[in-house]
Amino acid sequence: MAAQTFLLAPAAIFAAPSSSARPFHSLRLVAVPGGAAAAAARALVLADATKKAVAVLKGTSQVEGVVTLTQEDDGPTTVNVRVTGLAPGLHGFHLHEFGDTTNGCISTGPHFNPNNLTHGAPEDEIRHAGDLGNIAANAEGVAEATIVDSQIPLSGPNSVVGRAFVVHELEDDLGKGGHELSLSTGNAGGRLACGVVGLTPL
Ligand SMILES: [Cu+2]
Ligand SMILES: [Zn+2]
Repeated sequence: MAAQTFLLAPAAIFAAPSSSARPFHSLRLVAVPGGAAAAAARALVLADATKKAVAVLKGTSQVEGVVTLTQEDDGPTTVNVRVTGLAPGLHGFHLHEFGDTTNGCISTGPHFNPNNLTHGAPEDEIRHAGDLGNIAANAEGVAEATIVDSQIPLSGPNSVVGRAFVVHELEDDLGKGGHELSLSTGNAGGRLACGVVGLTPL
């Protein structure tokens, strides 16, 4: 739960300028363990760090893969993907909300969507944070990709650590397919494999 402490720090910093006008914000500041200044100092230390995470994708079929994530400071996250056992062609690739695989990939829930937007392409302004588009499998069924994205940080309020990657049966239509599922899932079909994002040594 250390991450929860860090989450409080930026909010406290941003709340500070208005705290004189709004006394309730002052109360929140003193409630930060160790004081706001200490929390801010720790947040700065964290912001300097390189963070690295990994997800191992498994499912009920032969599809499997490994996803590594690296983030420098507060920059974008670089995602390296290698998935094997796929049908050749495009496959939707997303970060889903929950790192829960008790009922297979279904229990990872919907696309990670902290801003409550509709489904889209990674380059769209209106998208789920978890919308990473498609990965392309070659004739051997191997998909390799490097994705750089600013909406899937490894720390802070929208951290994706503890959430899950899912690779889908079908192509993600990026919200533009006109299907009833286009604006929620990209109509990407079944979930072939999934894996929970966990921190890993640098
Ligand atoms: Cu998905
Ligand atoms: Zn989505």
